[in-house]
Amino acid sequence: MSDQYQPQPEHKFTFGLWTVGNPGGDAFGEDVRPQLSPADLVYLLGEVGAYGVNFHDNDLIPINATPAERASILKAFKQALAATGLKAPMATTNLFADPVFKDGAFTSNDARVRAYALHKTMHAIDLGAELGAEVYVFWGGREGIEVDAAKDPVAGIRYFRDALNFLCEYVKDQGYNLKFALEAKPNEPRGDLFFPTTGAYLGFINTLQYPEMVGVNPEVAHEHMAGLNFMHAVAQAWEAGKLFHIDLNDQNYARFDQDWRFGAQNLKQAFFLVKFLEDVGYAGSRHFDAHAFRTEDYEGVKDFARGCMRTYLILKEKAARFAADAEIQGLLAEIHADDGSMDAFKGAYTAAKAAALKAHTFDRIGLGARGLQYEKLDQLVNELLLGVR
Ligand code: GLT
Ligand code: MN
Ligand code: MN
Repeated sequence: MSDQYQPQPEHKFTFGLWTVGNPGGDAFGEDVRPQLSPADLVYLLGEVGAYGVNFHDNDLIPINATPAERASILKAFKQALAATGLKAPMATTNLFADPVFKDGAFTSNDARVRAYALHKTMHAIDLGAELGAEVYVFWGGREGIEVDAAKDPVAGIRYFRDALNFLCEYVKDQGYNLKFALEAKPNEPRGDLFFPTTGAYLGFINTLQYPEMVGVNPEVAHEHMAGLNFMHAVAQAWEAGKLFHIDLNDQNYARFDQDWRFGAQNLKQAFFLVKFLEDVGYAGSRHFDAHAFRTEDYEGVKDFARGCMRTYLILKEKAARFAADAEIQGLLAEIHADDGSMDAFKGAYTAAKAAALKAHTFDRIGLGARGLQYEKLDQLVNELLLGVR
C-alpha cells in the first residue's frame, strides 16, 4: 500500500459507533459479530486511522443504563478518546429504536411522545456537547406513515418545525457551539418518511426561526433510494451554504438502505462526489455511514473501514489527475468557450437589454447542429478511472 492513501487527521474521516459496531443482524438473520463496547470501537477506529467517532445517545449509553453504568461507560469512552486522539465531532439522538417512537418522535400524533422526544434530545445534546461535538444530526427514522389516514402531513411539518425551533433555543440557552444537520430518507423503516430528500429539507430550513443554525446531512444511499443524482443534491446544499455534514456510503438504485462501503458499487458517482467536495473545499467531516457486509468478522470490519477511506483518497488523487489532464482540460476549455458575442445581453435586466435581445437574430440551426464531444470527454474520464491515463 502506498503511503499516499493513508488516512490523516486532516482528511476528517469519521465513522459512527453504529457503523463499525454493527453486528450484522438484519431483518432475516441474527447477529454474526459480537457486540463490542464503545471504548473498544474507538480503539478499532484508532487502529485503522480514522479521525473521529460519532454516536447516538444510546450507542454510547443504553437507554435503560443506571447512573453508575453510565458513568463507567463514559469514563472508558473518554479514556479511549484520549489514548487514540480520536475526536467526537458529531452526535445524534436515537429517536427510532424504542417502541415509544413506533409512530414517530417529533411528529408523533401523541403530545406525550413529542414531549418525550424533546426531553431525550436535550439530554443527548448535553452528552454530545460534553464530548465536543459541533454538529448534531437529526435523522427522523420514524417520522412518517404507513397509513395516510392517520396523520396530517402539514401537522407533521409544523410539529417538526416546533421541535427544531425549541432545540435551537435550547442550544443557544446553554451556550453550546453546535449546528444542526437534517438527514433525509425517502422511506424505511416507515412506509413513507416526511422530508424524503435533501432538497425537501433545504426548502424547509428557511421556514425555521434560526435558519443559520440548521443545515443538511445528505447520505449517498438515501438519495440513491429515491433514484436521484447524489452529487447534485450535495451541490445544491453546498451552494445554499447548508452542507454541514455528509454521510458517505454506497449502493445501487432502487434497493433498501444497504449502507455499503464507500465506492463499493458506483465508482463513477463516487468519483464525481469526491471531486466536488475537494474542488469546493468542503471542510467538514467525511463521515462513513456504512457497515461491513454480514459475511465479515472484525478483521473484515477493519478491511471495510480502511476501504472506505482508501477509496476516498484514491478518488481524490484521480480528481487531481482530472484537473491536470491536458486532453480533458483542453476539451473542457472548448466546451466552455465563450466568443463574447453575447456579452451585451449578460447580467441584470434592463428594458433596453430585453429589447435588444428580442430583436437579435440567432443561428438556431447552426447552434443545434454542433457536436459537443461529450462521448469523448466521458470516455477520457472512464479511462482515467480505469487507470490507463
Ligand atoms: C441509521 C440511519 C442513518 C443515520 C443514522 C443517524 S442512524 O443508521 O440509517 O442513515 O445517519 O441517526
Ligand atoms: Mn443509510
Ligand atoms: Mn445516514
